[in-house]
Amino acid sequence: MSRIVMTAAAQMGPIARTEPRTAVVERLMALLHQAAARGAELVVFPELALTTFFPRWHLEDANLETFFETEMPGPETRPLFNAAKRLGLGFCLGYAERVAEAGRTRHFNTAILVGPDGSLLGKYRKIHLPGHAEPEPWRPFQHLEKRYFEVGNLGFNVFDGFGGKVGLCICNDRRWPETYRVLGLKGAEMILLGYNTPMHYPLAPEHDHLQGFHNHLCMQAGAYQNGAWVVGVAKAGKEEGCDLLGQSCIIAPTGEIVAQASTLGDEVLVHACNLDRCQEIRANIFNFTLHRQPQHYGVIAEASRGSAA
Ligand code: ING
Repeated sequence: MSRIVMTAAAQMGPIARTEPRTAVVERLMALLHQAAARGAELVVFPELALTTFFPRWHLEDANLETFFETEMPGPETRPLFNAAKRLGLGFCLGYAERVAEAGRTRHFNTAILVGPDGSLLGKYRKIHLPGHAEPEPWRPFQHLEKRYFEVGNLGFNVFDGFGGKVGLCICNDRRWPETYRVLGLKGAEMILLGYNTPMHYPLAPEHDHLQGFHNHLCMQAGAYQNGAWVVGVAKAGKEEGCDLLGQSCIIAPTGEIVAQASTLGDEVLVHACNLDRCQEIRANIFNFTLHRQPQHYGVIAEASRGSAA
């Protein structure tokens, strides 16, 4: 009996800066219902799915804090959890987390994995934070993730759920091969991630036309090289004047894209992900036990030596 996970990628269109969380939660619940109607049991939402992508602005203190969640679920997000439980759906949700830990207030770009019974199966805090820490006025928009979030302190982990092993990462993490390999070595059969990716990359505008190619390239490679399903879900469209990439997709362990969004709005893709297919890769071409030679890989885990970057 194959281990099939009916998986939905729930892409979101733009979220306006002034859009109340209650309105956003209504959209998320509509996507949940669409996914349930199509037989899904797991729904993956984007990174920072409750608010507009606020790192595009230089915000100070009180203004900034309004974009963070201090409870999950809290009063405004509990309806989403209740709807999912009622529908028997598990989900992955990205949000900005403010938490008191080790005697201080900390801020993370976070994703959680919730089971169909509403239980918290896992949490991940984004490790690869792109952008910059100080405002850079020359940019058409800021990318202040390094200012607003700490580097995640939970590591890359795999969680038992949906009949298999599920790994989480977020956005820029998907560009780094280490993300997939660590999760692959920990046995991930599915890797779930959300992203907010501007089409314009101010440091290399000559690559703007390649955003879609790079998006799929890194996720397809990650899937194939680790024999895992990869579900990448966009916050897409023109959000507060900034064009965000869509192209949400579900990728098989072979690296093939088996489902892809065709709009820049709220859109649900569903695919029957057969977790047993991971073995086609993991038992053969990327049989880590047989073929890896970690005695030659040490430099990968060392701190970066002096380089241009
Ligand atoms: N966004 C972008 C991402 O990694 C980026 C940052 C955009 C990097 C374009 C390179 C090119 O998809 C987030 N939120 O990480």
